[in-house]
Parts: sequence; C-alpha cells; structure tokens
Amino acid sequence: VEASIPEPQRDAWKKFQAKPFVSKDDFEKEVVRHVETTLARSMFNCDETAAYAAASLAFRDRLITEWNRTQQRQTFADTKRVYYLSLEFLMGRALDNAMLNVGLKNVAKEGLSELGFRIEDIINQEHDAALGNGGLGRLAACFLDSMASLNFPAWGYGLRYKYGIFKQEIVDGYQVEVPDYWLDFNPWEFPRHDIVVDVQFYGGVRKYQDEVGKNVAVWEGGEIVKATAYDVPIPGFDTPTTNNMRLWSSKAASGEFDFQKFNSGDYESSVADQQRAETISAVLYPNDNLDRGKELRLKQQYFWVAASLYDIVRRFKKSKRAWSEFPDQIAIQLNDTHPTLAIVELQRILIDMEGLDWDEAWTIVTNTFGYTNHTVLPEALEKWSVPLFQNLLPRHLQIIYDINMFFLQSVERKFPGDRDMLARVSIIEESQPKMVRMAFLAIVGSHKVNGVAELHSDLIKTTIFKDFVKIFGPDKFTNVTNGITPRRWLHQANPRLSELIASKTGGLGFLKDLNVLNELEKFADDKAFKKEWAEIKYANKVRLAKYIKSTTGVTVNPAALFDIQVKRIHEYKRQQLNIFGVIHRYLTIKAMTPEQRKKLAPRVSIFGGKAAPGYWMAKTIIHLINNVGAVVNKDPDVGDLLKVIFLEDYNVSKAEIITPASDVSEHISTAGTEASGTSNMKFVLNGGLIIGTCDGANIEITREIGENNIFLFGNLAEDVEDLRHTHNYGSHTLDPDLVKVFDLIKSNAFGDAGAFGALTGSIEDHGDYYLVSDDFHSYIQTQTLVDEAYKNQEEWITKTILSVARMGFFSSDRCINEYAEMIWNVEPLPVEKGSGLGKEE
Ligand code: GL4
Repeated sequence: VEASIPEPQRDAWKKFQAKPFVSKDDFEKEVVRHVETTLARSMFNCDETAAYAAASLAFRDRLITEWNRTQQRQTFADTKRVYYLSLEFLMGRALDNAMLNVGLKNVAKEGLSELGFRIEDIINQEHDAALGNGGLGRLAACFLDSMASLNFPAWGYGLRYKYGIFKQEIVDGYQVEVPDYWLDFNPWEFPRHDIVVDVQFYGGVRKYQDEVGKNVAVWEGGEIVKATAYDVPIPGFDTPTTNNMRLWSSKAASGEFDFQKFNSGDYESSVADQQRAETISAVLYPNDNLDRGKELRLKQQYFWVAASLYDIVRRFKKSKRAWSEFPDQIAIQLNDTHPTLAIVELQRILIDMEGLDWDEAWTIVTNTFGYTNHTVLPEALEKWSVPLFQNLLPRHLQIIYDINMFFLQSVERKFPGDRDMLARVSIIEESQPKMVRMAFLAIVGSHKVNGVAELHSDLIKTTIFKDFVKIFGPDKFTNVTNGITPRRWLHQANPRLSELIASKTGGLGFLKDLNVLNELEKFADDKAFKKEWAEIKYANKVRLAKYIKSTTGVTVNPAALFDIQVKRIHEYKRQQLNIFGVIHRYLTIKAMTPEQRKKLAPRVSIFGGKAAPGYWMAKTIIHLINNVGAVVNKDPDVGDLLKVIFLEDYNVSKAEIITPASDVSEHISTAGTEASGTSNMKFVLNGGLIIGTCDGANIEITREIGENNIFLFGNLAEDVEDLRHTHNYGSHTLDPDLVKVFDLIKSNAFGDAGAFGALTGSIEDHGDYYLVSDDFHSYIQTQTLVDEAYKNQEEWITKTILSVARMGFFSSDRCINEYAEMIWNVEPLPVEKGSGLGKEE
C-alpha cells in the first residue's frame, strides 16, 4: 500500500514538521511538557525518575527527528548499506551519550538545574541496556557509534531480550544471579507494530519437479512465530546522522491467544502457546566464550536471522534492481558465528522463494557476507547437532548439506585424493550425533573472514582455519584490530581529561580523529600540564574510592596504587593468577618488619566481573577473591598497604567510573587465548598503564605506545603448546612461591580450603592448562617492577601522557574505516545539516 502523502499536501507537512530543540529554554519547555502530558505529573509530583523520563523523551524526540531525515536520505540516495548482525549489543546508558553526541549536554545541564535537578543524578536514574556478555557485545555497541559518527548508512540487527545479562550480587562471598528486567520504562525504543515478520519453525519439506522439470522444495507445516521490530536511534557524534538498531521481539502468531483453542475451552494451553513463543526473545544466554548447544539458542538465532533477512530483502526489492546487484547494495557482517544461518537463509530465499539457480544465488550470497571470528577457544566454537537441526529447520539442513557437497567437490578438485583434508574441512562433523560446524559454514559462505587483532588473525590462519587458507588462498583472511569509541570511553567517562586534552589540542576534534592525541607528546615533560594531568587521575580515584566505600563499606586510600582487573571471570583470563599474586603480596607484607613496610607502595587490588551461572571454577575464583579481601582488609599488620576489593555487578556504566581510575590494569590471559581484549585500550586511553601478557591487542598497544610504557611478562603463545605437553607427559613442578600461596589457602586462612580444592587442584594435579604456575614468577617480578616504577611519580606521569598520545590507532573509527574499505566496500553518506525532509519530496 502506498503510504506517502500526496504532493499537494506536503507543504502542510513541512510547515508543521518537528524541529529539534537547540536552546536551553526549548529544552526546558520540552521537559515540562513531557512531565505534564506524557507522564501526567506536575511540579508537585516530579521526582528524579520522572525528570529522567522527561529529559530522555525530550532527547528522544530530537534523535528521532534526525533519524527520520537520515533514513529518508539513505533511502533516496539508494547507495550501499551495511547490516551488522549481532546477538549482543552491550549499549549501557543512552541519555548521557545522546546529550554528548548531539553536543547539548551543557544546555541540558543548565536546563535541568533551572528545573531543580542535578544532571548527574538524572543520568544515574537510567538502567543499563545490557544486551550482551562482555567484549563482543560492547564492540558491537562501539561499532554502532562509529558507523553513525562516520556517516555510514548502517543498521544493527539484534534481539530485544526481555532480560539482559543477569545482575550479580555477592552474598557471603558467593555470586548470586538476579534477573535483569530492564524494560519497565525504556524511552529509547520505538515499537513498530506495523513491522511484523512471520518466522517458521519445524514442519517438513516436500520436493517435486514443476512443469518445466525444475526441482522445487517447499517447506511446509510446523509453526509460525511473529517477530515485531523495535527501533533504537543511534546518534552519531557531531553529525545529524542517526542510524538504526532494529531489535526483534517474539510473539505467538495467533496474537493474544489461539482463538480456536480458546473457543474450544482450552484456555490454558492457548496461553501456554503464547508464552512459549515469547520465550524465544526472553533471555540473553549469559555465556561468554562458551557454547552450550541449547535448542532455544538455535531458535533465537534463526528467529533473529530470518526476521532481519526478510526485512533486508524487502527493502532491496523495493528498489526493483536485478538480484545480481544485491551485493552492490548490501553488505552483511556476521558478528561471530551466531548469525551464520543468515547465509543459509539468504540462499533459501533466493532459490526457493525467488527461483534463482543455485550458482547464481550462491555467488550473491558469498559476495554479501563477511564473517568476524572472535575466539580460538575450542569450547566457544559453535556446533549444532544434526538431529536438532533436522527437527527445527529441515529445509536449512538440506541446503547446508548441498553447500557442503559443492564445497567438498571443489576441495576434491583442488586436492585430489586427500581424504583427510575432506574430513577435516567438512561442514558436517562425522561424530555421534553428527554436528554442523558453524565457523566452517561461515567461512565457506563469506567473501572475507577476519580476526580481531594481529596475533589472533595469524593464529586462526595457522591453527583452526589452516586448511581453509590452503583452499581459498590467504587473501580471503584478514585482520581488523578492534577499537573503542573515544566518545564514550574518554569524553563521557572522563570529562575532565577530555576537557584538558581539548584545551591543548584546539577543541574536541580529537574525538573525531583520535590521532590528534599525538599533539600531547609535547606536554609529556611540561610541569604544569603534568600537574593537571595527575590531579585529574587523583580526582577519578577519589570518585572510585567513594563508590567503593558506598558499595562495599571498605575505605581505600586514593593515594595508593589502584590495580584493576575488571572483565568476565574466566580461567583463560586468569583472575586466579592475580589473586594468587595478591596472596603472595600478603605473605610478603606479613613477613616484613615495620621498617620494611614503610618502604612499600600501598596498593588497592580491585576486581570485578561476572561468572557464567554454570561455570563453577569461575565462581570459585570470585569466592576466593572475596574471602581473601575479608581477611586482608581487616588485618592490622597490613593497614593501607593492601586492600582487596570485589566490585559487584560490573557493567558498562560502572566501567565508566572504574576505567578512568586505574594506575595499572591487568590483561594477563594465557598467551594466545584472548583474541583482542578492548578494556586494555580503554584503560590506557584514560591514563593508566598495563601489566599484561603478549596476547591479543596488548601486542599492538605495546608497538604503538612503546615497550617502556607497558609491563609485559610471561610465556609467549608459540611456547604454550610445548609447555602443556610437558605438564602432561613430563615433570611438572610448581613454582615455589605459588606453593607457599597454596599452603596458606590450605591452612584455611581464607575459610574452609575445601571450597578452593578444585581451583588449586586444576593447577597442581590437572595439568595447569592455563600456565598459571609457569607464569607466576615472571608475574610477581613484574609486579615488583610496577611498585618501583610507581615510586617515581614524575616518570610515571610522563609514561601515561606518552601512552595516551599514542593511542589514536585504537579508535573504533579507524576500525570501521578498515571494514568499510577492505570488506564492505561502502562509502559514507553525510546528511546535510538542516536540510529538512529528504530531497525528493
Ligand atoms: C571476544 C574475545 O574474547 C575478546 O578478546 C575480544 O576483544 C572480543 C571482541 O572482539 O570478542 N570473543 C568472545 S566470544 N567474547 C569476547 O569478548
């Protein structure tokens, strides 16, 4: 149905079109209007929650006006668009970000103050949008910010989970999970009840030959679930471009409930159907770097992929272009293997629904998709059981078998007679039951595959995807080192540092071209500058110390060295190495004379992060950290020399307080296991140094900032395999200092040692897979170097200034430009300032 307003009436529309506010008065007017009419409250009944709601609605109105203009411009320009498919978008809070990106935070601050509110209190009312687990989800959020800021026509597609990542509570030292119901009031989404897609599951496939002898497959029967679109505007920084993140929500096809069942008296089961359908988008799986193979997860994946592709294809079809132009108009990026079914779904749409030949369709498909790999950990590589697939998506399984057959035929032609190669690269693993290897499917169905840091991209080429490099040639594989958005991770999280940098580099331009930070090098020895720099760090530490006091009751000294490790709890990230190091420090302090103690630099060891609910070892590590804190923090021999803090419920908004407050942060994964890491970049950008292993992006950070400005330690990735072999088949003696740490734990110094037996045992008796003992000595020694270096504050500050000055490379803008050029082949499409509706009308 044609829904556009006829030509003669359009002048009236233009006259009354919404205009984005710019002045303080107009902002206040909007806030009061929303309080009084949208929220139906008054000045006698307006608390901070209401003020947050009204301020957000005022900004939302502003964003959606620009959103409309952007979308119209993109539609009329009809140039190539990017679709970023991600099961996770870890957005955090939106209001602060929106105010800063449109450049009206000061206007809002004054306006709110005139209306009786402090802007910080209002910002703090917002519930984080926590639709992600960790780095992978936050990367997707940084990418959305960069794509909008660089004016790329780009959409994110994801799921609108009713429950985001769980909230973590610490009870008696243990992690307890509490559901995160975040949709009570969410002013940032627009339900599109008119954009609804039917998604089919189960059923069977009927095959026949039509009149002209063509093979036809019909997927029929089964059940239908409805996907409703919810749009979230994504404002670019200092540009009118406002992109879209479209999240799908599931509902039963029959609406409220199945009327037939209802009328036949089966009320309960009709409601049950409804609930079963809604379960699909109910909850984010809380695992990072771990695949559990649950059927509901596969349902989520297909539900989201099918709705998104239907939407993308529908938009393309409106242009009336030939199918062969599809890859010229559309680039789809797969954020890990989670959306790999999109490859199969597009092939299905093209051959089953649109009647294209297999080869013609397959060329379109492979030219459309790019696949980003985010991990080499074997337990994280997705595999789905064939019987499960057969039942849920019978037609897709057939297509996967066909894709595999054609692929294996081409391998056979290239490597005749190499049966082992065929077995190794087959998309179907011949196990019991058979499994679909999603990463292999993603490689075969994409034109580019990338890793997320240099070491990681090299590792995938030489280990897990080695055969595919031989088959497709090296050019199909590339690297795009991760980045972070300086808008949130500098400007928003560290306003005073941002202001100082702006004052020395000629304004906020560095937020659009992070290499401008280079200009700071000339201040690395400037006394006055260093003083201001150090004051800002101190103020950020005071802010965190207050937060620690209010949440844990522990008083920490802001003058102490703040040593921070915040990230998901995982054995490969080695929080256990950190806490064992802390125990070693405790033993050292206890053995010192009071004179010796006076010379030691006081330290606060801060931890934070969630463990997957079913990951017992990770939960044990949290338990140990808390128990060590309970003992150390009240030991009078220790005093200020050592405090151990576990911050509950680490999330994006807490990261904004924590990141600017580090002196040192820890990125100490076993070499070769952390694909990139992105918090390493955030900490350095905020004037903290790093203690880290030669892993992930730490290596490129070192190259950029200089090896004098980072504390590297530990074995190298190339030695890991041999060490593991020695553990298992040679002699395995533990580091003597680590043995002392274990002895203390076993003496029940931190509560019943039985609780930690599995953890110490994994290192003593079960091969120490993550090389904790091998790296322990080097870790302790390097921590001593950190202590020494920190005593020389003048040099320390210089190191941090030089490091910040050299971090330009790690902007997610650089990263997005690389994707755009090497993988997507798309150009920016700026929206002219104040051009009103798109040109056509
Ligand atoms: C991850 C990696 O573990 C992490 O190193 C990387 O920075 C991130 C974004 O590329 O992706 N992979 C998975 S799985 N979760 C992650 O956070």
